Amino acid sequence: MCSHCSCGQPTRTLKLRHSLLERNDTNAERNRERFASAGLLVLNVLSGPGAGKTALLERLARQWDHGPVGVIVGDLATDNDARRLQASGARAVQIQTGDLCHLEASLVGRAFDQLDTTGMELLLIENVGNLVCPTAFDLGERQRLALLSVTEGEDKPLKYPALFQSADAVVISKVDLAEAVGFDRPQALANLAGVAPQARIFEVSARTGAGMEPLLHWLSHQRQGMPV
Ligand SMILES: Nc1nc2c(ncn2[C@@H]2O[C@H](COP(=O)(O)OP(=O)(O)OP(=O)(O)O)[C@@H](O)[C@H]2O)c(=O)[nH]1
Ligand SMILES: [Mg+2]
Repeated sequence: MCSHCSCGQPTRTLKLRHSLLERNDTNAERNRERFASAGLLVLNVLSGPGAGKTALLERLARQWDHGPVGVIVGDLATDNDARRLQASGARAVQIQTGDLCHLEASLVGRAFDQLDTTGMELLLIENVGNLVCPTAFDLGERQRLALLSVTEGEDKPLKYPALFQSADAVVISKVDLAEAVGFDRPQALANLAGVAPQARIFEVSARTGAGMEPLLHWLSHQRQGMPV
């Protein structure tokens, strides 16, 4: 049995998880080297299901004016998101994870093989919609972007702190719906400040385009910090 705590897990399970994460870290480092040598700024985009990741990425693909945007998108099933993203001008590759609730670096590496990166400076990885599983898996990204939609409730950063703690930036999404759902903005900002003080906060509606400019500006700035 587990000797670290009283969880009752067999030691075998813990060792397996440890070696899975170790192998993932090795693959993530390999991805990071490949992304850097391709001159790409790469973001891992995380949120609960339906928080508006694809809608935000569609809008980013349309408004980004530094060449084509690449997207690697993970879902358990369907290629719906890749098709939406391609329609918005992105070069999108879909990963279908089957029963896996997160993306792993090896899957991203294989999808990256299929991507034409000519002229590309920005690659966005849309993770599987899940507030828990994706957090522990480094994909080789440079930055993490977490979404908190106004329809999910202000308390999500308190309930799922690890995801928000790992984020470089948080997008509060669907702000056009804030009034309709009685979103308590000061409470949400206080919760984020308490749990994730490191994160830059953006307030965006992918539907109306409100708040896109500061996000685009931040992304452009991140891109300038890239090694050449
Ligand atoms: N009103 C409004 N609706 C939005 C906005 N962004 C997304 N939606 C809607 O929210 C729903 C989910 O959006 P998606 O972009 O598919 O969300 P997602 O996070 O990619 O979902 P998964 O990939 O399934 O986890 C869709 O019906 C979108 O039209 C927004 O800014 N405002
Ligand atoms: Mg999506």
